[in-house]
Amino acid sequence: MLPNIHSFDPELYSAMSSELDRQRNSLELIASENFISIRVMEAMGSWLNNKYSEGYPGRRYYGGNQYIDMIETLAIERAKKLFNAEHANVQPHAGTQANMAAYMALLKPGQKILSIELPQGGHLSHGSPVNFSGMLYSFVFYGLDKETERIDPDNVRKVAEREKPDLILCGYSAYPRQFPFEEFGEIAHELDVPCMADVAHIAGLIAGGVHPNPFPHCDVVTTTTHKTLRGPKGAIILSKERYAQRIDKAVFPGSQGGPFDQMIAAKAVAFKEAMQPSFKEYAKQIVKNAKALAARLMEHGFRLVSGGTDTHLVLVDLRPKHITGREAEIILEKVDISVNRNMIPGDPQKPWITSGIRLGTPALTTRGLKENDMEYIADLINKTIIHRDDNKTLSHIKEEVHELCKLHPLYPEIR
Ligand code: DSN
Repeated sequence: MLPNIHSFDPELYSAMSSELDRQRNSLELIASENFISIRVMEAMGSWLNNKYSEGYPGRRYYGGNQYIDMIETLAIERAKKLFNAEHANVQPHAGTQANMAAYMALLKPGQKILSIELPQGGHLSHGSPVNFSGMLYSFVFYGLDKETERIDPDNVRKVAEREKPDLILCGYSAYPRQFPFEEFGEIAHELDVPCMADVAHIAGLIAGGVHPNPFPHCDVVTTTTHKTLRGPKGAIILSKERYAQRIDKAVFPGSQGGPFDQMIAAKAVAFKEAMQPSFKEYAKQIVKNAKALAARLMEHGFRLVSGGTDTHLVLVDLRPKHITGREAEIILEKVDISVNRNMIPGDPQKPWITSGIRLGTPALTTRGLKENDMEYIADLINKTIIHRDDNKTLSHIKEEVHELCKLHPLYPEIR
């Protein structure tokens, strides 16, 4: 209950309240979403919003920043410790802004970046022609190995030696396997160029010790803070000390104005949460859950890109089930299972349609679901797709979804 919004703005409150009900009563399998703690929410909705603090701790362009300095310093020190980084900038507003600042710090417009394309598991900000990255920099791409659907470092090395990029980027938003930081670091350093990683999807797995750390292999690392890391919407840039000044200048004044101090405080809370022993258990459970989901989906005849997962994420090729990604997303939403359609490598469909869906376990793991629940959810997904034209079966499945949600209440402290 938000009593003040409720009484002042019932129209807005009604939509906010319905969204909470939707989150409570659906199985959230969007790989990039999670449920923040009430502590993180408290910091986000606080009076820190009121302050302007362009600059960095101890070097601000406005007065009255003595407490904001303490808050930002806490966030910086925690981020450095969590990821074993020499430097942290906690001001980026979002992942794409973090990548923009990182490119600005490392390159001049027009210089060359080696990356992977969006349909192969990359991200818009990794060189898509409709994004600033593809407009301002010259991107060259390596692809996944066609057989294994995994990254082949020997092929990456070949492309790198041929193309001579000025920066090598290791980052993905739909790659279910371990990120090859060590191999990318070696290739970049052989060419004497920096290696950058975008770990937005797996930051919580790194913090929880179930995925290798990009340091010391990579020089600059960007991540959002709201996916597996379970913090507020936002991002950070971590780097080796020798890039620190360039990164800070590229964030402010290079690409952002005043930092969002309430969000920096919320990041600090989330980093402290991620340092607790319980977060290690959480990260382990995310991966166990994803593996259980993957195994049961394969038993049901779904084809998984790369044949499984090492992370929180499963990329499903729906072609053996004769349904597109868009159709599957819509039909699963009807039974309150939330997923997103996603291109698969070599997808014959357009991005609006796709042949795949991407599933992830971070949000449901936060709600306390375990491997047996994931197997049950895989059964429900299969049943939904098989019986997609049978409304009676679909409404029965929806009831089963609601039963499972009730067993794992979301935000019981919010009435
Ligand atoms: N929207 C995020 C994702 O779903 O992966 C990336 O920006």
